[in-house]
Amino acid sequence: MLAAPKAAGEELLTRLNQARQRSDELFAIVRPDSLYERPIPERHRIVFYIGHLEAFDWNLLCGRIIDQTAFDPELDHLFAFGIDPVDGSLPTDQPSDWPSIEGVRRYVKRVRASLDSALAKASSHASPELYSQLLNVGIEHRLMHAETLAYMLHQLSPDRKIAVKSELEAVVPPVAPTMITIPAGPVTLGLRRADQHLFGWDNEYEAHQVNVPAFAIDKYKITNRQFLEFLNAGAYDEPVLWTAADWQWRKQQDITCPVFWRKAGEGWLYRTMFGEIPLPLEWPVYVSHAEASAYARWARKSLPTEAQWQRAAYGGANADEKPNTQLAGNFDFQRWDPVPVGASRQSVSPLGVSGMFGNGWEWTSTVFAPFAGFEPFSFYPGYSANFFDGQHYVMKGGSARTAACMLRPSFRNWFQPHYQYVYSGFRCVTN
Ligand code: AVJ
Repeated sequence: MLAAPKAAGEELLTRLNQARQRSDELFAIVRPDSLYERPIPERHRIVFYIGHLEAFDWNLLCGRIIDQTAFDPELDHLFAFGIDPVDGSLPTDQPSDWPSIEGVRRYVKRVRASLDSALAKASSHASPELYSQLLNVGIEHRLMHAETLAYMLHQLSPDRKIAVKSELEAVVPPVAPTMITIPAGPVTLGLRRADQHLFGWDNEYEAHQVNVPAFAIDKYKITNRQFLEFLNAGAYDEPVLWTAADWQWRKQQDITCPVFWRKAGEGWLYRTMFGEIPLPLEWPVYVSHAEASAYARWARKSLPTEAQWQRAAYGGANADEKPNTQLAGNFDFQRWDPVPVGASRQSVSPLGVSGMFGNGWEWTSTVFAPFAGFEPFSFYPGYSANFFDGQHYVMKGGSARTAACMLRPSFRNWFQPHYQYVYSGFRCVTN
């Protein structure tokens, strides 16, 4: 039985290297003269994240599964923490406050080399459970940044980027919006601690069953076409459609359309990763939670709860808890932008709901909070707990830039309701 942990260790190192390739590819779309830009005012400059991914791995693994202390305490600390974009004051640092790009790249190279040689030895003496858990944390942390950095680079002007071609998308006829009835029944949320061979973040535990009353849900995600009707109905100027906090945000920030849209004369343009195109009416709309909620109110519907979303995705005769092995859809970095909601290569859930995996996360009405039995990771206590503040909502599904491993049923994503930059849309329910 000695062979098993070693093979598992090798697989993890392969996955770590693949994740590094993903993040390297992402930074490579930025023109070298633009690496000190700050595309989103509330976040760090791009250069921070180049150092952050390595500093995170180093700070996580050092002293836990590898016996080595810091070799560059200053940079390990400088690149340790990101920032959560909540309403408030903006960072004011200047490009000259950061080390040179050559210095940062040297740090990345040195961290990778030291980690790799230490990890090769660690796999033989560290506890296999801890080894696997910590490497999964490093890998998924990096893959999550590969996605959230894509949101950030999406806001960088196309003339500061080097375009990467995506496969052409098949032309499909528009689909007619319709709703699917979901019968009352049970669904499982979360991961069982007993399933030790599966990796989950702290917020995925403990597993529990929820009985969900019958409801109906949109078969497809809400499209740009549908959202345009809402906008054209004057909904951005109709306070009754917004909560008090959402309306205040909408007024203060002068939000008048989704951040991915731009008014051009009488029509609308859409900002894809590498340039503007006429508004693609059949693509899912990407909006903040505030805009999604206002749409749902306008349609006299609601956003689904986390349990409703889970039941629509996994419920059905004997289908509860079916693992995601055969998923098809627009995820795992195949493309930079969405495809039409009616595109053929997408999974349909056992109960008939289309495209719940990839092509855009989906907002729920559930405030991000711990499940009963939650325990923070001792080595990363703030990963989830810092966001159990009533100011974040659960998102489920995944986007074109979500790694396949995070499409597992128990994965929970979250953002605050006024963050417009996420690749997240929604669908509505009636109860
Ligand atoms: C789980 C995507 C909400 O980006 O804020 C990355 C992931 N946490 N580094 C975020 C995360 C720390 C997190 N999300």
